[in-house]
Amino acid sequence: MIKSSFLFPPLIFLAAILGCSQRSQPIPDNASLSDSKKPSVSVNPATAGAITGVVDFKGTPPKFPMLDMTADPGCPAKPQPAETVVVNHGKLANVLVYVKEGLPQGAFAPPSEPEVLDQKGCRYSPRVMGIMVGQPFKILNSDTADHNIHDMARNNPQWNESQLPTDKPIVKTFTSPEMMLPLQCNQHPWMRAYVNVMTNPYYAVTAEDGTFQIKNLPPGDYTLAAVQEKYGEKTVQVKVAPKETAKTDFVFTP
Ligand SMILES: [Cu+2]
Repeated sequence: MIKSSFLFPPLIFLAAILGCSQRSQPIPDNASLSDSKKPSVSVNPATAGAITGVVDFKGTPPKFPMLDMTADPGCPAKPQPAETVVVNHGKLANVLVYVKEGLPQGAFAPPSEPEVLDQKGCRYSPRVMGIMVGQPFKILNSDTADHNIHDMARNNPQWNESQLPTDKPIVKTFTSPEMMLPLQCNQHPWMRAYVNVMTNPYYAVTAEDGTFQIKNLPPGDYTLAAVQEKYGEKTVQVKVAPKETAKTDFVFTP
């Protein structure tokens, strides 16, 4: 059932014994996760469980040059820290954690509420986000600077639109699943965000303190994955019992 277990059965077996099955892989392309044409999945709230945890960063975080935004008077005058790796007290923020394998077959309806991306201080906020296929994606410009949003998609239509401070929000939707879809601003080359387009609601982005929570999961055995823009993906096996919250942490290293 789990593809990789055929590739590395001794490793998986050993990892299961040790209770530590984290493996590093490049950032995946989740086009194969598409199951939107199947019947919709209904989750029984009486038995649903959850997964919570923390993403730790062990070691010295890498240093990046400060971002000089002074070329545009609409951007901060002081140098700003890069956001490629955000570590606070040994916890890693901006990691997308998602259920990669084990969900019931079928389609999950996207929320009608939009996911919102703001441009603030000449950065994208949030840096990393998840959204479902078909869910509205609303882009704001809270700055006095002119921005331009360029969607560098591989599996979705690409677009490239400017947005002045006085412009209305831009609203888009994504048509296909796609992991770590980069957005960039052609005006400000340091601006970068990653959108993860999912076919189910079982994902979360780690907060400043590295924590994540995925709720309303049917009981089952899952492959849980954590994706970070520099370090790629790690996976772990998690069992969710009825009405229980499974605790699972990830560890990233430099
Ligand atoms: Cu910009």
